Amino acid sequence: MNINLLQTITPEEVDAYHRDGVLLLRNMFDKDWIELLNKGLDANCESPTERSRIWNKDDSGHTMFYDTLAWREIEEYKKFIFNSPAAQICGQLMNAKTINFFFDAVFVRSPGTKFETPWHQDEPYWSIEGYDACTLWMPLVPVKQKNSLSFVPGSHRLKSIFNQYNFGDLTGNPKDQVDFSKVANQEFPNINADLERFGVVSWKMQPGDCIAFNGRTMHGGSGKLDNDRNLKVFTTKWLGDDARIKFRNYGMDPDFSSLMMEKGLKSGDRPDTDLYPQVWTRN
Ligand SMILES: O=C(O)CCC(=O)C(=O)O
Repeated sequence: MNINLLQTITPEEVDAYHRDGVLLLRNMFDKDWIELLNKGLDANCESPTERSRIWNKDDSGHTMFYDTLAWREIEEYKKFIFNSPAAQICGQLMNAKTINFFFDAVFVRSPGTKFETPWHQDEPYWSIEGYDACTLWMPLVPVKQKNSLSFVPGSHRLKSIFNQYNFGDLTGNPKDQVDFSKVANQEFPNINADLERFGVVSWKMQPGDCIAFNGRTMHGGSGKLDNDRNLKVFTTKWLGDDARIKFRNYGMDPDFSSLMMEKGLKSGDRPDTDLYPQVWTRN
């Protein structure tokens, strides 16, 4: 079902999403949605799921907290996923017939946290494959351009399979280990060495703005916070028409394989069931 979006998505924006694999959309969510998500995030930080991790803690006590698939426990997240414009925004950008929800992930940095998210692409870690996968990255506090997530436009169209960062190195948790060394045919490019050559983009953002990006687009670099700035980010991942389940034998992060098996999902299946519910269909 279609609702009236706060801002209409134009055909030029849809083209830009497919050309660049990343698109900034300003003022898509009103303050009620942001308040709801902030409330949900507070509850999430107070009662993290078993999948939560501290990705970074430095000597001065700055921390970066990560959690995922919390929507089934946090009512505010559930309400956002099923009732906010998010599914429709992704459906329109992906030109999809239907949209299923994949998962949520939060990235919470305390004031002054320097930790930068390593550059990576998402799809190689995920338990699905397909072009039609879109993340909405939403800061719940104002974020300066230098602290915001950065992207390499067009990198979603690269054919190489890159070695990706093992986020398990951050946590040491055996459940988080993903070994790309036997599947990759190229080292991941050193984006930070030449941001200009890679055409890296990022934006100053306000709560209510979002970035939509393809699961194959290279991204990273958020963090480096000033001491008076925190960063609270809520992300949701959405699946369009060509996305299919894929169990990866070299590991997955986040690894939902046991939940997927409980639901009877196999490689090649359309992601569905109440684990990956259908949220939107084109009228
Ligand atoms: O916000 C961040 O620092 C990381 C976000 C990210 O990597 C993602 O949403 O895939």
